[in-house]
Amino acid sequence: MENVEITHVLSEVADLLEIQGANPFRVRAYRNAVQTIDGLTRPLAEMVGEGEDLTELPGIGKDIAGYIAELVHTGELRLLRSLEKEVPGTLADLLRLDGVGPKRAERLWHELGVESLDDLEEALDEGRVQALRGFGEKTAQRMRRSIDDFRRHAGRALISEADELVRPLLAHMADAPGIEVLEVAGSYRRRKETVGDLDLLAVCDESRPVMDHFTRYPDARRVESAGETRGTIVLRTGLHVDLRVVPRESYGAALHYFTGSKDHNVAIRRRGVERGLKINEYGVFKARKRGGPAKRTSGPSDRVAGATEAEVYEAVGLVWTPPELRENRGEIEAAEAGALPRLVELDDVRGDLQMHTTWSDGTASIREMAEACRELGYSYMAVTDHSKRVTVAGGMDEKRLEKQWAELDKARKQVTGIHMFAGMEVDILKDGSLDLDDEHLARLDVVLVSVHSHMDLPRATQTDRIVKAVSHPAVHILAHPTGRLINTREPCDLDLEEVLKAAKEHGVAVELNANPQRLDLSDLHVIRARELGVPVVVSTDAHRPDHLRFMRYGVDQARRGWLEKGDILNTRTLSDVRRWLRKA
Ligand code: DGT
Ligand code: CA
Ligand code: CA
Ligand code: ZN
Repeated sequence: MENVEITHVLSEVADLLEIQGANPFRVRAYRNAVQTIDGLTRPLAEMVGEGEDLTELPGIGKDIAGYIAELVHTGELRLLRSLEKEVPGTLADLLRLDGVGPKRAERLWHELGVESLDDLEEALDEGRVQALRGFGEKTAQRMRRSIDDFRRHAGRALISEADELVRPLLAHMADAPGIEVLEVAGSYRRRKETVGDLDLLAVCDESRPVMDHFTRYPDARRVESAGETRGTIVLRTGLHVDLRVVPRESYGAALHYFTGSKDHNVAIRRRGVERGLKINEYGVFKARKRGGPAKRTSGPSDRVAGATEAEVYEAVGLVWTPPELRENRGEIEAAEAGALPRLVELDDVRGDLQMHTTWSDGTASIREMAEACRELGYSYMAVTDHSKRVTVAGGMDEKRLEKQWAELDKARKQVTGIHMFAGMEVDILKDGSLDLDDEHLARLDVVLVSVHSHMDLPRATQTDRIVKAVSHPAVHILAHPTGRLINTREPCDLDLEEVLKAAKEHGVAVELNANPQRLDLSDLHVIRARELGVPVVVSTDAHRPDHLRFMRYGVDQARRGWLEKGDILNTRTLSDVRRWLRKA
């Protein structure tokens, strides 16, 4: 059982308890445990297996440690089973909706008999929700939109969740008898922000034992199918995993085929046809003349390529193309012209320009964050806590900001070898003005601006608001520009094109927020930023030291957005970044 699966169960317990109106401290205990587990770098199953005392972890008491052990040993939690007898488990889905908290969910359940999203939709259609005291038409509309979003995203896992599930799966498959090569293809290999399922590819002489081993994966909830060369299992989180076993000579063709995307494959196959070649998951073959025998796999004499991906590309006159680009967004034309970008790599990153500390809603001190950044080999970092208007995050006013500067000076003496920029994530107010006075704005090294409220303004108003903020002379970076939370909150309705142009005009960079729940900008937005020549900053927005590792997801997304090292501000040296920050 993986950590994500354990947090999945504990969150559900918290949700159901909350709907039941349980003691808030009890509910918070589960949520705190989930937070702690999210930050762990080791599997709990291993810690339990080695008899470690989980109560030594922050936020994990005796009870929850016991539940974790139960989950690890039995794959189930009796507590959840009994809770589900009292509160329908499907009610927890309601809490995912914008505008529905536990109190409202409880009322919808008791007053309208709503137990699931379907029920809620029906109640909305019949106008029964709108009629409830304290709900109203506006809330109802928000709920309906939110249900649509939920449905659209349901079943797609974040790439970070997929990573966590892939690791132990690969470790398991490495022990399969006779396995020679193992690779994850599909959207996972293209590093898409979410994946619908996982596509494993294996090379071996004898497929049966490998397939058997696959279906015996201990974390599989069930086996959907298990043929000779193709099988599917379902993990506990509901994610499906496909396995295909292919012969060595087909490996490259199969890897190419199953990496996708489908649009990319179709375009490559078309190029093949133009060259008299037939391309499929078994290889690249000379096309048979019309009237010849129609066979699914051609004989070995027809084979032109297929053992490696590079061969497949060569056969159609192209060079190997990085998986992140394979979306048929111009990569084939670029490959043909020898103009593929040299994509940025994680090692190119020299610093992180958005993070939070205990001065607002972070959990670590400036010093701890600095030490963690230094450990990553960065030469600079920016401390960017929230401004006062973001009260839920403990935002700072001018006075506290000055106090923070004093602390920053102390930290600079304690942690050497890394430059600490004094920054702030300044809230963009409803009218586009900034939540910090001009004097203090001017004294900061790095000014990030971002939206945390009034996310549902009409498009034109929202656009004007952000353009106004970006036009302020003190601003350096527009952070998480659209405000989306993947699978949870849609982006703000705004004209991003206009915002990007304003950023360009005012010499402001846009952030690619690397938090895997945000990845804001999206890949297409990043492509557009690059076309317009707007510098991109990849930042983690870390609220804890281990969040600094999110940089990897930001770089993945940057690669999907065609970015080279030179397009990204925080790949520059300290002195270059300093110069850029002072230009204004
Ligand atoms: P996902 O799972 O929704 O995140 O996206 P993918 O891209 O992983 O899609 P998936 O799992 O349905 O299939 C994996 C790859 O297999 C896909 O990227 C391309 C290839 N593939 C699947 N179906 C077709 C098809 O009908 N035609 C072609 N040319 N390729 C296909
Ligand atoms: Ca897939
Ligand atoms: Ca698939
Ligand atoms: Zn923020």
